[in-house]
Amino acid sequence: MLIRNRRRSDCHESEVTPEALYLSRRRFVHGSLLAAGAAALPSHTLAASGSQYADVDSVDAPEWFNAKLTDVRWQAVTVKGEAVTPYKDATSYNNFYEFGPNKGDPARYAPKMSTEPWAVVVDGEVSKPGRYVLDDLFSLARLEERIYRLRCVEAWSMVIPWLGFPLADLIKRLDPTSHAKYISFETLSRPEEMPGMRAGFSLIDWPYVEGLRMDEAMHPLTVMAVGMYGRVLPNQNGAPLRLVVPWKYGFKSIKSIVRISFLRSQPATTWQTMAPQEYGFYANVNPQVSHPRWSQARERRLPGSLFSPNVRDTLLFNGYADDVASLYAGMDLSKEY
Ligand SMILES: Nc1nc2c(c(=O)[nH]1)N[C@H]1C(S)=C(S)[C@@H](COP(=O)(O)O)O[C@H]1N2
Ligand SMILES: [Mo]
Repeated sequence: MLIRNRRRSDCHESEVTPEALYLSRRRFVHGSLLAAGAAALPSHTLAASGSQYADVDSVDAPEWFNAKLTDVRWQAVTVKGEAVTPYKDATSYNNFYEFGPNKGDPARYAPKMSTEPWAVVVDGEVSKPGRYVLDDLFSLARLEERIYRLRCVEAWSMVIPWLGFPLADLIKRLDPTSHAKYISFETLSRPEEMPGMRAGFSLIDWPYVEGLRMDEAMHPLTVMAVGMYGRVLPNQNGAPLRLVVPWKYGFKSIKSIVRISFLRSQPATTWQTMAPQEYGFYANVNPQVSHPRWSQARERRLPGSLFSPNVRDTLLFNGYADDVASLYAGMDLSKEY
């Protein structure tokens, strides 16, 4: 979707990507068993190990993260009856255009991004603006595991076990003024570590910006993730902190955040600005509202394979309608897409 040609919109379910070929049936079976196994484990086992997921790379996590890992609310929210996507797939098939346009680019180049130290600037309509280091920002938060569907606008999806905390908790601490109606987020902009930013082909006006209406930001399903699969976030997935809004297309879930702004009016966001006929500010997952170039009615749940593409119906609000539909009461979702 980065460049307007067929190759970039490799989301059409009729097209078979090399990645889909590469993912074997064995992995898929493995993934299903894994999810069932995790659910059967007593929670103290999960808390003790922090890595109930198979084949997860071990890493040196920062001190503040390890401290929080001892007291996680595992499976605070889960997806019933759907397998967790294997770690390998969730960390090798990514969109993070700062590192390049291909699905393998983030895994290849993002490890070079330096994430320590990391600070987040908070500004705008807020009573506690400032420059916060990460452990400050999270000092009061207890980590929760949120197992969510992730539906990309390109019609593929995964199920990812995030570790994070409700964005609402952070917003309350920062104490926005009564004028704050929207919130925006900005990604790190460091071309020397991000080859996608240096390439001339991109239509994106960096830095990557995303935003939410304040009630969406305060919704209990909206989280700031700092980990996944029982470990710290891999760089390609948006380390050290990224937004996760499970009822919206994946592009809203902005990675590697360095700025949070509280605003009076709706921010200009990256995809909406680039192609307003194709990508809206709301970007709620909706099988009835087609992308101008393809249907959003179905999706490929990864991993799939040539002979088993694993296509399923896309659900309104990505399956979270009971929780979030009321946020959009009275809105025409085909106009405010
Ligand atoms: N900064 C930034 N955030 C981003 C993107 C990006 O290119 N840059 N891609 C988005 C898109 S299109 C998707 S589908 C998700 C993918 O998240 P994942 O790689 O962790 O699965 O990240 C979103 N966040
Ligand atoms: Mo996406």
